[in-house]
Amino acid sequence: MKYSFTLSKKGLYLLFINIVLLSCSTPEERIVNVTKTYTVQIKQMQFQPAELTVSSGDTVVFVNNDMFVHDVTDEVNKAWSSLPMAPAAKWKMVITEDANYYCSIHVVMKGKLLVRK
Ligand SMILES: [Cu+2]
Repeated sequence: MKYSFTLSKKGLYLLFINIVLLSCSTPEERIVNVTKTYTVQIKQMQFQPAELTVSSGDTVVFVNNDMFVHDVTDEVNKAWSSLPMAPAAKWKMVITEDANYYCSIHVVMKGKLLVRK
């Protein structure tokens, strides 16, 4: 069977458009959906950094580097909590919206997560 491959003018045009579009996207645009992981240290009775801005879908890992048990709890609605974290324990969550959080064991310990708009 004979097979012949021809490109019509329209086909050539679409091919050209595709090449132009592909060459226009920068590396930054191609990795826009890659999520990041951030760390919040818990030490000296503080969350560090106390305020952190992330993109929706990013992960924040809380690491208890203090000598006391702490937790990470949603301050406004108590919608989520890490439960008590012993020294050296880690807990992580995926962030999709702003959150004010605190340690329910030591209520003066507060932190804030902000999602980039
Ligand atoms: Cu605490």
